[in-house]
Amino acid sequence: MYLSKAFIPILKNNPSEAKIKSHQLMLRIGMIKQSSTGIYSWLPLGFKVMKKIEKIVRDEQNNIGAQEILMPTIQSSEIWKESGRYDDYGDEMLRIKDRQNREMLYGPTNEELITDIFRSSIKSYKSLPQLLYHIQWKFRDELRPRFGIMRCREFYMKDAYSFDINDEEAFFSYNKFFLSYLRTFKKLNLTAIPMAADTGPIGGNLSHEFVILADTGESKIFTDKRIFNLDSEGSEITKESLEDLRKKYEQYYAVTDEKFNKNEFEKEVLPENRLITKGIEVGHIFYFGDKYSKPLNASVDLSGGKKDFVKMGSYGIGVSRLVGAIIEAKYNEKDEIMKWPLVVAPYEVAVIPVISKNDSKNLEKAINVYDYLKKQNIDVIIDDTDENLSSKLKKVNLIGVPYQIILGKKSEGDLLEFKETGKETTSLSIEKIAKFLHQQKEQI
Ligand code: 5CA
Repeated sequence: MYLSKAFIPILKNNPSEAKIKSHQLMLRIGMIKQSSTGIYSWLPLGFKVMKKIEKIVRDEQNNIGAQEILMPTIQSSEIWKESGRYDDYGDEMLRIKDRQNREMLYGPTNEELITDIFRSSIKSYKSLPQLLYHIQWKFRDELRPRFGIMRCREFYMKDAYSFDINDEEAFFSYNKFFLSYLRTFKKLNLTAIPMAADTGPIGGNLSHEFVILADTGESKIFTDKRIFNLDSEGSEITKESLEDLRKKYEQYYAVTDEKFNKNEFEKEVLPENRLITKGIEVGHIFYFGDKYSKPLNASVDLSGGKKDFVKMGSYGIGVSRLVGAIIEAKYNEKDEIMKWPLVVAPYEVAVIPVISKNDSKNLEKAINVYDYLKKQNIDVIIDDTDENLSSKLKKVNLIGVPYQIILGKKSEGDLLEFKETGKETTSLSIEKIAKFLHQQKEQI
């Protein structure tokens, strides 16, 4: 992309209506634009980041054998009446009438619709388990939408649903998602901790919220610090290995405030290991057995001739919320610099020629570098404007492009001035730069 042609509407100053860093930055660099309260348009920069996050989320769903579908945003009220949630959901649900006066709604979640799809096609235990997911817009008429896309009304969510024959198999499915969430957040360069959580309007009695630490988070969390040293390395997709993984995490106290119990916390966690702080909920998984399959009559034939309701779980990731959450986690408050993790950066590298009035050599050289990197599948932006070097650097730092190639005095012959945000400048050939960037991406 040529910066002179790019639609990146940067604001001169931080917008006063934004209270937290991610909201300020997203508006400031033109990632999003509010269209009405809690509803946003995604502009090129924001959309690119969200799509990169979506791809990582999708890959990790596919890696545990989940199959992608796409359900509509608009649903009929009928199935919600069957489950009993049409009334329970209250004002958070946006209710609409069509021209035939039929009651419709903009889906806040999809347990009913997926159960309806399942019950109409799957009749035998032999077709189980089924893990299905989609990545689709949701609408919740939040009482207090705030912090930009962090708590908004229309948001992009990955929601998956599992169908199993009994509790044992259902826990296996639950644990597969538990693993895939740990892997997803790690790939996104985030440390997300699974915490015992309340189930709210989704229901059920087994549930984990995946929370990343951030002072601006809305969830208060109470943990044993040692949980931060764990990871999912070495886990395999077998019942035993995944059960061990979940137990490994569950041995440490980690809860959100709805589940907090002072006595338990003080009994289980030594004072030096206690951590009370705030976090952002980026994912939430639930096991609720037959809460939906029973009222919606989603059953399968068992081997002995009997029938039973399938056991279900649901598994959400806030794909659009993650864009803001990554900013909250990665923004360097001290130097006031954003540096996107390479895997989700709006651009991986910026090519910056120093352009003087009568000399276009640096620009020509920069275009060659740009063309080369594009051919190597590197996501690159070239600043071909005639602004001076310091304002060019300011701009890429504001946007958070993690690497820069500067074509000025310090780039001579084949050796180019190459810089990672916050680190020392080095001189490297274009081939070495491309190789280095590929290696950095593969490492994760
Ligand atoms: N059906 C279940 C799981 S698929 C469900 O809806 N879970 S949820 O309510 O916990 O939402 C899943 C994720 O969506 C949350 O963890 C959060 O990251 C994101 N999310 C929820 N509400 C909002 C909102 N108002 N704005 C932005 N993201 C949200």
